Parts: sequence; structure tokens; C-alpha cells
Amino acid sequence: MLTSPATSESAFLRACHGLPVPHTPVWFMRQAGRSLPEYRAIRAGVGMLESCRRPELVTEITLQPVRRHGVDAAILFSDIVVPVAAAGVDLDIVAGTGPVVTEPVRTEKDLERLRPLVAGDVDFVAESVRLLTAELGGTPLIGFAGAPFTLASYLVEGGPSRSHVLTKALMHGDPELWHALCERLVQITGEFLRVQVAAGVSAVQLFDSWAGALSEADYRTFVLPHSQAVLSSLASAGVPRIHFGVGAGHLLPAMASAGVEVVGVDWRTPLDVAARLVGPDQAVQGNLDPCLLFAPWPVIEAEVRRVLAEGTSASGHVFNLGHGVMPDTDPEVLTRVVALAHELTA
Ligand code: 1CP
Repeated sequence: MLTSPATSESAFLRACHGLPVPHTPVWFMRQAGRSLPEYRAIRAGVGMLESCRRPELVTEITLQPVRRHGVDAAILFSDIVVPVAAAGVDLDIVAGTGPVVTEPVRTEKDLERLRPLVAGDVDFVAESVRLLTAELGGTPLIGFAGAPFTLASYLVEGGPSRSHVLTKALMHGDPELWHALCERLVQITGEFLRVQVAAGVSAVQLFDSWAGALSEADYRTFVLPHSQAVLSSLASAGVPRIHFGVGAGHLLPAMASAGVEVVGVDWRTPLDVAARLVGPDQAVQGNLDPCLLFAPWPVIEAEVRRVLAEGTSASGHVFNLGHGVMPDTDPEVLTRVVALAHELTA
């Protein structure tokens, strides 16, 4: 809709739609962030949530990796908990830890603290997207949100959790409360994405980062209907939808069925295997292991070649890491990976 002709013709959007590309497009999850000295400099003394609320700062941080690495897409600098905070939940993003919720959501009464999100709650996001699309020219901007399960885990646990024990206990122990919580998150996440699309993002990614902790049966019963509700509310928006989880190889067919054009894959599942598990018309995104960026260059080069070769099995391939850039990554290695992937596929 708002996407310019140059953006529609970009390698990234063409790959999302399974169309022939001039080269395989590349972007990195967490490409904006602590691996960049210019990010650390501009963030000095500004809290994470506060920086997400300042459109000029968001614009500069989002553009930094585009300028430096020549990636094929920008991703809005924000965080998955931003809309939840805007909808009334008292939380903070603590350096070195992640999101911490002051009063976890565990009872029906607690749900009252999660009111519906209205567009006006996230004006700063719409403004950031407008500033960015004006600056980016033909480079697409990816908007994103956290999926209901991953957001629910932070709200129920009160912060990052490896086991998601309280979340799993709640979904099985009180399914009615679980579904009521997820329905509120569907509204918040859906509205957050619709605001970004209306302001001009060219694609959206729904991060269900921690869904891999679930069995397929639990995923299908307790999670998929809610992710589907978010994604179907964007069906008429005309932008490709990307869906990603970590350690979710066993869930790929289910996640692909949520209503998406692109399925994100972590490093555990080779892309040719993933391509067989998703629909014939769906593209894949991934999946270089972010840890391997710390190996010697010949190892990285071989891995980039392998990922690109395996990606040719899919109807479209967007090159990415299997999860986010780790903070200590040498940014020059990232720049070299972009150049190599372009050179090998041009
Ligand atoms: O001060 C800092 O720099 C804090 C680090 C940081 C950053 C740079 C956090 C805290 N969030 C972000 C930005 C962010 N978060 C982006 C920016 C855009 C980009 O990719 O370049 C994105 C897409 C996110 C999304 C996000 N936040 C996810 C989904 C993606 C993923 O990594 O799986 C999740 C799970 C979060 C929660 C979160 N926020 C921050 C941290 C450290 C965490 C993870 C904590 C945990 O382990 O549970």
C-alpha cells in the first residue's frame, strides 16, 4: 500500500514472495544493537525502553546497520515488550537481563492491568516508521511484534525464564485464564503491528522466540490459534508476514500454517529440511549459527555457502542468522558476510 515502487522491487520483498531475485537478500536479527560501537555511543545513559520512545533516536539506531553493513532490509529498533508497557503493564528492560515485570500476571484480577492497546498509545512508533521510510529510499523496513506465547511467558514468569515453568503450569492448570490472557495479547500485538503497517513498514515479523520450549500438541492447543488470530488480522495489509521461533524445528509445519509468507528457521534445522516442512509457496529465512561468527573466516565462508546452497530448495530464501547477533560479535565480520552472500548469489 504505502510501499514505494523501488521498495516493492527490492530483493528482500521479492524473496519473501518467492519471486526471482537479483541476489539473495540479507539482514540480521538484532542487527541494531550492542555489536555496533556507534549504537553503544548513542545509547549511553538512555534506558532501553526510553530509547524506543524517541523517534529520532530510533531512526538513527535503525539506520546504523543499514549504512554500515549494506543489509537488504532495516528492522525497526524497538522491543517486543514495548506495546505491553504502552498497554499499562509496569515493566522495565534491565541491562544484562532483559524484560522484568514488576507484578507478574497470574490471576484473573491481574488481567485488568492489561488494557486494550489503542493507536495513540504508540504514536512514537508510527512517527519512527514515518521518519525511517523517508530516509530509507528503496530499502524495506521490517516491523515486528512478539507473539502471544512469548509475551505471556515474560508476563507470567515476571522476566526471562529458561524452563517457562509457571507459564506451562498456568496453561494446563487454568486453560480459561491462559486463553483470556492470550486473547488480550492478540489485541495488543495485532494493534501494534497494524499501527506499523499503517505508518509504512513493508513486512512484519512475529517473534515467537520461546515457542520451541513446547511440545507440538501443546503448541497447537494453547498457542497456534492465538498467533493465527494476530496474523490473520494482517492478511489484507498486503505486506509479507514472517514467523520465527528458536529451537522450533518440530513446530515448523504448525508455525507455517499460522498464515505467513515466510518461515524463520534457527540453525538446528537445515534450510532444505525446513523447506520440505513448510508449504510449497512459503519462503524460508535463516539460518547461520550466530556463534559461528566467532570462528575463523574460512569456517564462516563455508557456512555461508552451505546455508545459501540449502536455501535454494525453498521457493524463496532470505539470508539471516539462526537467532540474534550476539553482543560481542565483530561488526566487520557481519559486513563481510553480507558482501559474500551478495557476491555468491549475484
Ligand atoms: O540495552 C540494550 O541494548 C538491551 C538489549 C536489547 C536490544 C538491543 C533488548 C533487551 N532488546 C533490544 C532490541 C530488540 N529486541 C530488537 C531490535 C531490532 C533488531 O533486531 O535489530 C528486536 C527485534 C527485539 C525483539 C525481542 N526482545 C525478542 C525477540 C527476538 C529474540 O531475540 O528472540 C525478545 C525475546 C526480546 C526480549 C528481550 N529484550 C531484551 C533482551 C535482552 C531480551 C531477551 C531476554 C531473554 O533472554 O528472555
